[in-house]
Amino acid sequence: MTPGTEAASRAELTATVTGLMSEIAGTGTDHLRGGYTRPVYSTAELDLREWFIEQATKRGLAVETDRNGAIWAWWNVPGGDRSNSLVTGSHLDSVPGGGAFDGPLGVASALIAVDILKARMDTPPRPLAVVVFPEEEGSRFGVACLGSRLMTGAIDPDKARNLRDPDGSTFADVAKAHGLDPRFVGKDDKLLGQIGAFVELHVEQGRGLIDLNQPIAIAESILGHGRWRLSVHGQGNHAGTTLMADRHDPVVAAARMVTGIRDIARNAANARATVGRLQPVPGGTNVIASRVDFWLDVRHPDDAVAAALVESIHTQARLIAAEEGCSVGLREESLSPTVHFDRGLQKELQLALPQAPVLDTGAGHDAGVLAPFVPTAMVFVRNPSGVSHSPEEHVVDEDAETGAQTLADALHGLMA
Ligand code: HGY
Ligand code: MN
Ligand code: MN
Repeated sequence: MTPGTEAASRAELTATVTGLMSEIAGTGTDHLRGGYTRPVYSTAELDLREWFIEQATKRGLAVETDRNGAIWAWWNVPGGDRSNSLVTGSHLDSVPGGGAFDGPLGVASALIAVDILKARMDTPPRPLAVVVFPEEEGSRFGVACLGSRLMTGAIDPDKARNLRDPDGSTFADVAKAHGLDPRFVGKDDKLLGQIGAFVELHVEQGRGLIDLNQPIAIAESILGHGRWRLSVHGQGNHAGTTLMADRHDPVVAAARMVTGIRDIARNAANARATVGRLQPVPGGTNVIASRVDFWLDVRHPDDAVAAALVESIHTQARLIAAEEGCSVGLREESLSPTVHFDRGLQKELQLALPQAPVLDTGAGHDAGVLAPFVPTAMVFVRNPSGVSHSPEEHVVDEDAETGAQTLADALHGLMA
């Protein structure tokens, strides 16, 4: 890197996580739902990508986009060998009406951690990269962590290319429109082989740190989680001319299924089951729907129990459909097994962060997708609201800066 930009990056040390987060606070605000709606390759997420590239370039990092659309900002070692790299980062896409911190906090903290480390050393003893993975939320194409799944081979490239967003656009077409060659999406052995360790900082999506009165935690595991699409078919008809006795209303059947899902999950320890998205077709006020699609999110620490829960839900749904004169189909869209993070890496983080409690999480992350392939760890930052995937998600400024400092110290410890 030329001396000027090194000096510039030192001058940038005044940058803060809070400052970086405030730079993107107006991007992708959703005035209808509240919060942020930043689906992958939307104008909002593309603006955030540009922001990240600008911030990384300003820090003298070498920015590259991989075949699957992830952006990598490299602090190279002299000579540019990238084996055994340290990688940190997160995602910039959001759920509909999401909070400000889920994803961007990890990216902003990684940039500030680079500032801190650059103030301590001219060149890193091992390569360091900040990565932004696309479609972590799976909000557009339905599969969580699509970018990291493609890189690790955890999803078939053909299946990925043919995923469709709610408007019917395929991932292949959308990716192509934004500079990727869809023929080449898929496992990236070279890039994966360069990663010596991956450490992701993320806002805590729960109350653990509030109750423990601590600002930072180290992650132990991610709950297994999956997504299934249920389609309930009935008889579309007129709301006024169809007698109640003559109806086969898929909305009524779906409503019974949703409360049945809640009851099944309530009766299974540690289970979570959610229906947050339900679409009647055609969706007219004076129209009995002909079909209802709804999406099921089931999570449990034991993958076999999760599978059994989905089976019970499907059996119950078939019974309800029959009683309502409807039919129902269920299709798996995304599945992530329970993940335990690398014990060795966790121990090294605990040496750097002796005060930090070790917590499980019910939220999925790209770190969970990488965990079977590279030593992976996560660091959580306290969220005083304890709420996430909602505008109420929050991190106080002091904890945000502590998070970046902690990440820098952890990465520095891993450079030795
Ligand atoms: O859904 C999740 O657990 C994550 O926020 N993508
Ligand atoms: Mn999320
Ligand atoms: Mn996230």
